[in-house]
Amino acid sequence: MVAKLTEAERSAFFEEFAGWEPVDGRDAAKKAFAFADFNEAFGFMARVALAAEKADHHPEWFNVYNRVEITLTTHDAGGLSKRDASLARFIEAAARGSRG
Ligand code: HBI
Repeated sequence: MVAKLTEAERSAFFEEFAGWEPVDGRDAAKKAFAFADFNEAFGFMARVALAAEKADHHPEWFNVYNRVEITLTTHDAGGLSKRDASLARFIEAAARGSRG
């Protein structure tokens, strides 16, 4: 069983990952991404999906055309865990790649 982040680790999460915000009423983090078009957004989602499946840790997300809204939390832990930090790190790198 994976552990929830401590308060100090949770603060470090939101310091490390620019643009990620706490979700009201949940121990979770969210960020909205915007890409040039659907092709860029879906390419980004495909890269994240493959990494998520490999890690057996999956995002909650919503896509409309060029926008992708992502929420990260660890259901098995009941809140943010190190798995969310790893996935956020991958997502940030993938988003940078997709924007060129
Ligand atoms: N994804 N975000 C997230 N949180 C989980 O706890 C989780 C997951 N993907 C798969 C997974 N857990 C498995 O370990 C099983 O609980 C299905």
